Amino acid sequence: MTKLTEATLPATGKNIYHLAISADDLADNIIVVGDPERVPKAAAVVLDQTKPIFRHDHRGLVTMTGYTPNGVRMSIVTTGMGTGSTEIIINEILALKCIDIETRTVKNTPKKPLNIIRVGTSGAVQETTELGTSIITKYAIGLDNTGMYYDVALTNPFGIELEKIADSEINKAIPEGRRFKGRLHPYVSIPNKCVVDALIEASKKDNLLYKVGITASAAGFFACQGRFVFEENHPTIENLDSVLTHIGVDGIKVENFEMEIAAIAQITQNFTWVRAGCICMAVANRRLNTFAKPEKSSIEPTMKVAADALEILDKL
Ligand code: R1P
Ligand code: URA
Repeated sequence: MTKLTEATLPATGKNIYHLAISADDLADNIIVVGDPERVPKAAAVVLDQTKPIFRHDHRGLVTMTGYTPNGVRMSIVTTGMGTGSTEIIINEILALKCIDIETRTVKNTPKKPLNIIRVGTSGAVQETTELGTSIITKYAIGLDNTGMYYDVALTNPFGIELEKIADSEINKAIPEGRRFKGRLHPYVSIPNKCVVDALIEASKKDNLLYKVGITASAAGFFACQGRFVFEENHPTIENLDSVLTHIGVDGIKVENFEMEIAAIAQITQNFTWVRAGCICMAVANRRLNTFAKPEKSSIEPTMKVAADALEILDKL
């Protein structure tokens, strides 16, 4: 059994450092969302309001845990925006499940699988994608570099091919003479297949408008997603969103931009008892230059599908 130090895994008593919750506060079925304000909204959709609901807020990270109307214990947790913050939250969730936080001792492999589904918003990169479409991630391309600090082997042949294509296309798109020519290297990570299948099954059952595709996780929202706002800050790749449009493998193409799933899949992939995946609704269409008005962009149906998928996974 490994004993971890206080500096490696900070905690206060039973509470992990950033989320500031204990293992008892967290279910084995978890929806993660970027926006803390989305946590109570999701809880109102997926949790049984007649049963007690736990809530804790710390550093803008909200955790709520309760039961679905079908009696499945479920948590909703904030990741914040981007892979940097997400890396902290996913590691703390994993630690709460397999480490005794008080003694910092690694416990035996959990008997019950941990199911994690990210539900977020995203920008569609294919012209034909209607705003409001939910995109289920089959492969993720990490344009951040957080995932590159996790030395996880890529063995899936489609994943290997996709990583090569993405690397070559992205570097081709950087004009000669630019400072970072040849220095941006995307990585590919693969969400759990059971989660992809459960999300498809739940989307069909709930009549959700959905697509299955490749998701690009950007390091930021503006230049990192090909948004050119200031002359002073010329993007390294001016047309990054349209470059990605043509990248595909396994009969699917890059469908959307968001900022978290590549790292989530990369960090969780090697855990045999963890199943993680992602469904993100398109609030923007980058080809058509449209952005959804708030009344058109309710994420509630996507949230419901994620909860239904978690219930499917809970029974596997
Ligand atoms: C950017 O607006 C944020 O929205 C998307 C991106 O991944 C990023 O976090 O996801 P959320 O709606 O989950 O925050
Ligand atoms: N979230 C993103 O990361 N990009 C978009 O275009 C919309 C939401």
